[in-house]
Amino acid sequence: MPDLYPSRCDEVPRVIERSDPVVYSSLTSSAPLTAGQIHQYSQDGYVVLRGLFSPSAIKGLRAEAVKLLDNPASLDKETLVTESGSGRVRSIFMVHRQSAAMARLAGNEWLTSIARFLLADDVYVHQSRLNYKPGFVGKEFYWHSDFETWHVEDGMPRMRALSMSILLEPNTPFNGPLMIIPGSHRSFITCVGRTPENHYLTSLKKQEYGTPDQDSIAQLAAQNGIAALTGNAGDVIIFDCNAMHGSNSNITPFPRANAFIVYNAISNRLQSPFGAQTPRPEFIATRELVYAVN
Ligand code: 6CS
Ligand code: FE
Repeated sequence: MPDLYPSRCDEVPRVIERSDPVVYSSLTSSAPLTAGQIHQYSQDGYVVLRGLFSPSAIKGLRAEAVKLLDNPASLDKETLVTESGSGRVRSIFMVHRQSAAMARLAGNEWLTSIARFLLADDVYVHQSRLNYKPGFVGKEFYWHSDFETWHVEDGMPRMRALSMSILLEPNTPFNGPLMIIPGSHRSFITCVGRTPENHYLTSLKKQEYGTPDQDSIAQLAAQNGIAALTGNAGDVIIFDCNAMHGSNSNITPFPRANAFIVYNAISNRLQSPFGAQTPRPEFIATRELVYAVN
């Protein structure tokens, strides 16, 4: 299969025009999003759905997130990613296979029908995780396109996947909310540097390969600005797999906790990685246990 989006193979970065659709379905009266929401997702690469989950549903999910955090022994050890300085838990991966509540969230009818609509295919969970960004010590996520990593390291062929971030705590301007460059999903910025063996052991704490150069980020941001996607617990941020995004550290006392579900189109299942020797393990990138949700 020809590589439409080669990355980490040249000495200098390049911009490759996206050759895949963003919204795969056409607008119908039964669409699970409004025309305005679909337009924003298509133009900006993200949309925020306000109050999708009720306060009581969020209370339950937050309690589950705390329970998982407090019972690390109940979890597959390698799914726990800790901060390099504080040792605090940064992420728990594959939560939809370690918690019934998270499995229900990943299979939620609202979320999956939106994913199926935007991708115009059956979908499965490519990756799930809880991101904890604790008060005072929560660290940043540097700028990146998820698709760049999923393509190079996991073998995701095309841009036909999306992420949903379910806000479990308020994401304010101060506690390190998701930042996205609107419109950046239309350009693929190639990255420089080869992928080291077992890159995931360090990249999930602090990513250093598969991060774009500063000039490319500066150019994208000069053209389109930067949006901070703040919101309340219960809001859901949906963003395209190639949207350029990152987040700052959290020096406030207020934690930022989000559940993250990545849906990929069944037709876009993983192949061999496009730029790494060994595929990353199943807990980061579903390869074997693919089953459609809803
Ligand atoms: O490497 C990954 O797959 C994950 N890392 C980041 C920083 N974002 C996307 C994805 O969950
Ligand atoms: Fe990301």
